[in-house]
Amino acid sequence: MGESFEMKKTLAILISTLMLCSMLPLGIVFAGNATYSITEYGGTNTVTVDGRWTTATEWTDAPHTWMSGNTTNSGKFAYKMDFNTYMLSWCVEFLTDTTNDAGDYWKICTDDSNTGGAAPQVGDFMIEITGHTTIKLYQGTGSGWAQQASAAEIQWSNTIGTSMWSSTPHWILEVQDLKTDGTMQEPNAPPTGLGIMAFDASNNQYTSFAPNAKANSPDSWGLVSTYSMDAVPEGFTFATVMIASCVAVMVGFVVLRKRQKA
Ligand SMILES: [Ca+2]
Ligand SMILES: [Ca+2]
Ligand SMILES: [Ca+2]
Repeated sequence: MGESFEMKKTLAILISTLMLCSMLPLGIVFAGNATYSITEYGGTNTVTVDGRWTTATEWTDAPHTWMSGNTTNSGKFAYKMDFNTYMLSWCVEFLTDTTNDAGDYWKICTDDSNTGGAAPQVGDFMIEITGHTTIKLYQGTGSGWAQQASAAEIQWSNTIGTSMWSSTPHWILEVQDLKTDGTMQEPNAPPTGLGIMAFDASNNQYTSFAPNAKANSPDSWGLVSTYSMDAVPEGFTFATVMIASCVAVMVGFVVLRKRQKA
């Protein structure tokens, strides 16, 4: 009788854990965004900023992370840093946007030290590209964004094409902050905030990291929680991290149960 009750309790907790794990990628965002965190890797593969995978391995030395908005997993990005020059590189793909609209935009936002806030702070920067043609660089003011005089240190290109992530043509963006004039005063060492957004004006579709993040609210962005000097593990994606975390929780739980019984 007691054993049966214990078994039911065990099962109930296990099911709850599984449900919690399955909910995580759907967009529950906490302040500080630890739910959506990535590791910063020092990329060694050369990036050619031409809005496409120039080589099959151009972005395989960085973690690949899903983006979601009003459609789940509609975008994906890779981010890496050159630990010698502090150059930052991003590849962002909007997997469901195939149309060239003046109202389309890309946004990449950084928050020094992940201080967060309901409005952009002075240590925050935003790269904004609208209509696939125009780049502007902004710095936070404490209440909003102030456009910087120059975005010259940001190299970028976007094209519609296929990639290693999708064989259906879609928008692909590559961005590099070359650090040539120091306008964009990033990075600090992690933890830092990272927000990435993309909008498709044709279909009113939005995708971002963290899911449903807003450029004007650093609290809603994702997190670069730490850095690693190692090579990125093969096949390393956000989904892999989530599954690994859930498995770890369940294994830990089962071991605990066994110990309690012993
Ligand atoms: Ca490229
Ligand atoms: Ca579009
Ligand atoms: Ca900040």
